Parts: sequence; C-alpha cells; structure tokens
Amino acid sequence: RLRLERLIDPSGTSATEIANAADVVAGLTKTPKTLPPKYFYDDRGSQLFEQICDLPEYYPTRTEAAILRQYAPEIAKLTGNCEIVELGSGSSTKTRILLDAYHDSDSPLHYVPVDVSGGILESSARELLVDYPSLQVHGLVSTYELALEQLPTYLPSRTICFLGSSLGNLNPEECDIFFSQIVEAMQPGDYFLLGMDLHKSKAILEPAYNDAQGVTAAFNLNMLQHLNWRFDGNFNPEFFEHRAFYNEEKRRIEMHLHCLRSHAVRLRGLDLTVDFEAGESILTEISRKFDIEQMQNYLQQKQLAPVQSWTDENGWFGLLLCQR
Ligand code: AVI
Repeated sequence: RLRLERLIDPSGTSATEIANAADVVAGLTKTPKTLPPKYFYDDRGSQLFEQICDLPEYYPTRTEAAILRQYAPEIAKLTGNCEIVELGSGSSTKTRILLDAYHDSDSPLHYVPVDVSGGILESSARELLVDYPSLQVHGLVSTYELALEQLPTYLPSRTICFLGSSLGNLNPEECDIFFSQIVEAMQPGDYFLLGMDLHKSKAILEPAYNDAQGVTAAFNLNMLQHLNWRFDGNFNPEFFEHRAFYNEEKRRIEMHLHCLRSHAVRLRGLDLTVDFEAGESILTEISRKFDIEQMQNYLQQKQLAPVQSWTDENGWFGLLLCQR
C-alpha cells in the first residue's frame, strides 16, 4: 500500500539534490543577497518546522487545523470521492483531518504526498498506513514543479491541497508560474484546496516569527548548516542573527539572516566565495499575508473558479476551495 518515488529531473539528477544550485549562486552574488526558502527543509529543518507549528506564538497551523476540523466533512461532500494530492505534506498532521472526512465515505482512499524531505515523507506515510487500513499512499520525494508534471492517476477526480499558507513563501511571479503548473496538472472538474494566512496586525504577526524559545531563529540559521553540508561550505552561523519583521506595504513577513561581522564564506562544492559586510542581510523568506476576496479574484483569472471559502472566528486564516 506504500509506494515512494524519488523524482528525477531531465538532467538525470534527483530533484532533491538541486543539481547545480544556480539559485544559491544567483542569490548570494546579488545585492541585497537572498536564498531560496526551500533550503530550510533538510531533515533537521523539517523537524524544526514541526516544532514551529506547535509554538504558542505560531497561530497559523492550529488555526488552519481548527477550520479543517470544522469543515472537512463539507469539503469532502463538495469534492466527492477523489485522490488527494498534498504539496509540501511534511508530517501530514492536517491531512489526517481530511482523510478522516473522506474515510467516512466508504470509497477507496488514495493519498499522494509530495515533499522534498524524504525522511519525513516516509515516516509520516508509514504512520498513516497504520491508522487508515484502506489507504494507498504514493509519495513523491520531489519539488512541486516536477511532481506536478508527473502526478500518478488512480481515480477519475483529484483534489490538490496546498495547505499551511506555503503559497505565501512565493513571490508574485513565482505564484503565477505555480498556478500555471497547478492548472496544467488538473483536469476540468478537479479541485484545488488552498490554505492562506490572512492580513492582520503586526502585534500578532511579528511574534509568530520571533518566538520566545528561539525555534524560528534556529530554523532560519539551520539553512546555513544545510548549505554547509550540501555544498561543502564554511558558513559560521554565529556570525549571523535571525531577524523577522512585517513589511506592511508589501503585506509580508520578511525573514533575514543579519550578518554581524565582515567575513568571507567559501562554498567549495559551488566553487564560490562570498564576501559579507557587517550589517548586511540575506533575505531567506517572505511570508505573504492574503485577503480571501482578492485571492478568489486572482484564482478566477487563473481558471480556478471559487467554490467555497471558510475562515476562523478571528478571521486569521482562510481556506479556499476552487474548481478547474
Ligand atoms: C511554510 N511556511 C508557510 C511558513 C510560514 O509561516 O511562512 C514557514 C515559516 N517560516 C518561519 N516560520 C514558519
């Protein structure tokens, strides 16, 4: 009942090996410097992210889970029996709420989790199989892009889930490309379920990315360790500091690694040396905050017709179901 596939890109390298890391080189050689957030998620980074989801200050995960708990039966009724594809499945905790709702419908249950972190994908898939005896899991260890091109088909209809507001980590251009790929991977009649963090006051947003226990700081700094092992680098995380703040104008949290002293970093695997000045920053993540109505209009333009949306009583987080 379990199939795990590591997807291979056309150049013959595993999608998760991120072959020549052109994105790292481009990001570290421009001003200001940036790094793609996908480099947060080695196995340690994925564990740290799981810890973030349980932090008292980090409201998105539990708020989304509460909305799902309340409305998953309605979602399952709207979509009918279908295979469930989940992009960025992580530990699949929220998936259980959905699976419970579909499970009741007495039909075969097919779940296709997609994640770049093979360790967490496999362990969570094994746990799901124990708890859902009629479940078939076909996991793809892959980037979203590659997985969307090669989705397996088991049932006549599918729902692609993109939960946790991961969409917020894409900039508007990346978002446009992402939705072209999503629509391409869908047949007319298929569903797309999106979880999105909504615009709200700084007083709630900023603590969520600056937790008292320092887990978010460790998560941000872990990216440097990840680059060290992946590209034979010598980043010293002690020369950097975690910074996160809400940019009201752009309606996004920005996470930075702020450099504390001037020094050079060598990434031997990329044959790259990067000079850092004290006081400069690497932008490691944006986390955009959305408005449900604007999102509905945007998705409509992308051929995804809104079916229904749900939110929590504070209006902090939204779920949106659309249909191609
Ligand atoms: C995965 N993503 C939606 C998280 C977010 O809130 O943007 C990543 C994260 N970064 C810091 N804390 C959580």
